[in-house]
Amino acid sequence: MRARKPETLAVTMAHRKEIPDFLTEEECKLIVHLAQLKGLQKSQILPTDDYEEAMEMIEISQMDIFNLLDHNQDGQLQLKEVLTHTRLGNGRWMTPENIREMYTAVKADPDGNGVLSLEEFKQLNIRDFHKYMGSQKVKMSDLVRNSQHTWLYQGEGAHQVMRAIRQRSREIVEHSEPLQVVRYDQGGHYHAHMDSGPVFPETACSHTKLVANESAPFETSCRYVTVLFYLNNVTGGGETVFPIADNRTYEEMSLIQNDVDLRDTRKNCDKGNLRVKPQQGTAVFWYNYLSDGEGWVGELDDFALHGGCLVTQGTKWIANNWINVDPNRRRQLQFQQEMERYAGAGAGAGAPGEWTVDKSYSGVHLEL
Ligand SMILES: [Ca+2]
Ligand SMILES: [Ca+2]
Repeated sequence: MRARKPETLAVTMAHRKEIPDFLTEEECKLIVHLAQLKGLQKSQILPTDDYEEAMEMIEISQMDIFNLLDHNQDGQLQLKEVLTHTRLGNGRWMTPENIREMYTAVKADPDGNGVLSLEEFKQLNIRDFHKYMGSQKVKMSDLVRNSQHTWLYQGEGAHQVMRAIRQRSREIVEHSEPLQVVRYDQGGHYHAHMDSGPVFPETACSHTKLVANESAPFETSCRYVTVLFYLNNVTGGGETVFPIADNRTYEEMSLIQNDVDLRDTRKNCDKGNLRVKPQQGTAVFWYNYLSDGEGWVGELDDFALHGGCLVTQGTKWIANNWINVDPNRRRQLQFQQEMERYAGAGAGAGAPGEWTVDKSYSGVHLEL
């Protein structure tokens, strides 16, 4: 359990903001129109039949899996320990009921006490488990994410409105990902997740990977800030939920209590700490990382966990701008210099500025 320092609490609460009328109705409509012209694709596809094969390729012993899952190290696998590892579901969102059905199907829990002892786990043929998962009929609504999206370029040559939106939060967004436009139809959702992956020494950020010439085995999107725009008013549901916003402490396992999984945005949005109702033109922004106390990006802020609640009626359109910053300062600066060199080569651009988190903070507050 990680206790939250008082100043950090204050920072996080102050650093999540809602700005009404950030976009005009016309701008919202135009973004939706451009996204439709470009065409949207499913944000997540149904699991493929390769699942069994792929899982068999993974060389990890049954004992290692058990230890990995046994979060509280009591030699038993509680339901929530199994649920926390969503990857087990192969893209499918696993509910407590799903896990129980699976236990029954593969006879994983012969004594029927709801937890798997090491002995029970050892008896289990992991292959049966994969076979069972592979045989499950999966619908879009069973996935972690049920939406469609596209990416809209915002740089030189883009529609003037697209460039203007980027200008409104200038420099910081300059070299970040394009605008992601997402459509949730009725029945759509996105279970609670982090926009940015945890950064370990062996992880590289997607945006700096090339420039820094890193050959790291893992890659993640390093999204320091998320700016989410609501492009329409949703008839029913579709709120953005922050299940544990402003809790005093964070405990991964407390997200699942008595069969209530707070990350489940189809079932439990009403139990989340903070829900933001879509309002056309409103921008919401938050930080996905804490400060390292030295003016740079520190650890991932677990409290930034958020999701898109079930759309019960109508369609929901949103857009995301992410501000990419590498928690590794050297790599970020290298990336910035390279980008400025590119820009400079093109148009004799302005002086390369010192690029620090402090500057981006002040930029965000001024511009948004
Ligand atoms: Ca345990
Ligand atoms: Ca048992």
